[in-house]
Amino acid sequence: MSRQHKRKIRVAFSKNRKNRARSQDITREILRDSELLEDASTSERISGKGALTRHRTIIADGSAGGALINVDPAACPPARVLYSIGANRCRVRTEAGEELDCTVRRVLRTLDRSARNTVVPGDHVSVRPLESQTGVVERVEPRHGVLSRHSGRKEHVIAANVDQAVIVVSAAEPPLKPGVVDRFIVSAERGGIRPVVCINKVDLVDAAQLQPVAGIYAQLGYDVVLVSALHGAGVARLRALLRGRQSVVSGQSGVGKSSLLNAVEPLLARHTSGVSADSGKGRHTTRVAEMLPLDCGGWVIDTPGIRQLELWDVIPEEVEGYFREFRPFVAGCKFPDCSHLHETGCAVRAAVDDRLISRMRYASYTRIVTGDEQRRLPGSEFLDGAL
Ligand SMILES: Nc1nc2c(ncn2[C@@H]2O[C@H](COP(=O)(O)OP(=O)(O)OP(=O)(O)O)[C@@H](O)[C@H]2O)c(=O)[nH]1
Ligand SMILES: [Mg+2]
Ligand SMILES: [Zn+2]
Repeated sequence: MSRQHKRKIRVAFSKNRKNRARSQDITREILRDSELLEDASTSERISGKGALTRHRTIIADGSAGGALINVDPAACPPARVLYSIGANRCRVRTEAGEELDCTVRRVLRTLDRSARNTVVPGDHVSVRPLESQTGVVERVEPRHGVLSRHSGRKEHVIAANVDQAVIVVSAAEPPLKPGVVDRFIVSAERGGIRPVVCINKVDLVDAAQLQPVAGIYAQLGYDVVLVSALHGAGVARLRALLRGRQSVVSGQSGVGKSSLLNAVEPLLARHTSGVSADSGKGRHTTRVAEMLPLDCGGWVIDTPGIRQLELWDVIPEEVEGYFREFRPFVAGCKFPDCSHLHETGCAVRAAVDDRLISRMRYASYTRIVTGDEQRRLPGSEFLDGAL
């Protein structure tokens, strides 16, 4: 890592650092104290005397995600975050296979205020073990391969250090919405991970109905798997795609993400539950994103269903780059800064008219760029015969 990527950060001590008198939760108190001790023993500089001027300077890595503080690898062995608990605690698995409940060292939490969680499933961390299966996360490695979303003005990193995102939709119950797939594809492409499109519950529809939409993604070069967690169709292929890889499984509630993982590996015994008969929507059965080791090799992160994937930090000009089929046409637009929405001489729109670009995909593009979820463009509905 080159020197110029490092930056000095001044962080203020938060107020509750001084509140040490808590008696209800002894474990927590022990962890808190050990954290304070660790803080005092590092090279961080504490300046100022009064409560208002208490800051310290740390050197942080400037790369995305990750909070780098030098730690002694012998005292703080590497581990993988399985799931986070609230903003500041997590469960990790060490390389030796031991699972520990950890707190996250306070200084790491202050490094990236735009993040919702300091550690997320899939993070590579260094952990200082404490007694009785507990520990303190001392360092978070920079992330590569992230799936993230925008949540309340903050970045919610759903999963880190994964190679692929299995985007699960259901053929029915809830109905298939290609727009959801397209948003996930943008998020995955932006995060540097390979999208896999997985259409579950194929037992509920006539397979021929799914061919047009499956064909669109297959033609774009994405792996498309048609599966039934219930009947087992396609499960072997999904298992083969997961084997030996680091994957995150994501999609709306009730589409069958956890059921699919059970079908791939019954020992995972993920909790599942029916789709609400009233709303046709899932019941948000999975509450916490959790990384699970697979017997067939690799890891998979099961995630809670999300209603709408708001994209994090994607500017409109960037979106065309994530619609890979637009690329051959973009250079043909009359205006170099063409938004492909309304300009004359737009080669992308001409390609849509010529059926070289799917109308459904173009509709997704316009909705993402304009931020207009309600707008109903021709071709935005599934199975309307004009994809
Ligand atoms: N017919 C049919 N039903 C399925 C299939 N896969 C899952 N289901 C049902 O769909 C419902 C929701 O499944 P879950 O696995 O809990 O869905 P999920 O995506 O994990 O949902 P959240 O955890 O809420 O995000 C359950 O009642 C499953 O039995 C399938 O292939 N066919
Ligand atoms: Mg689930
Ligand atoms: Zn254009």
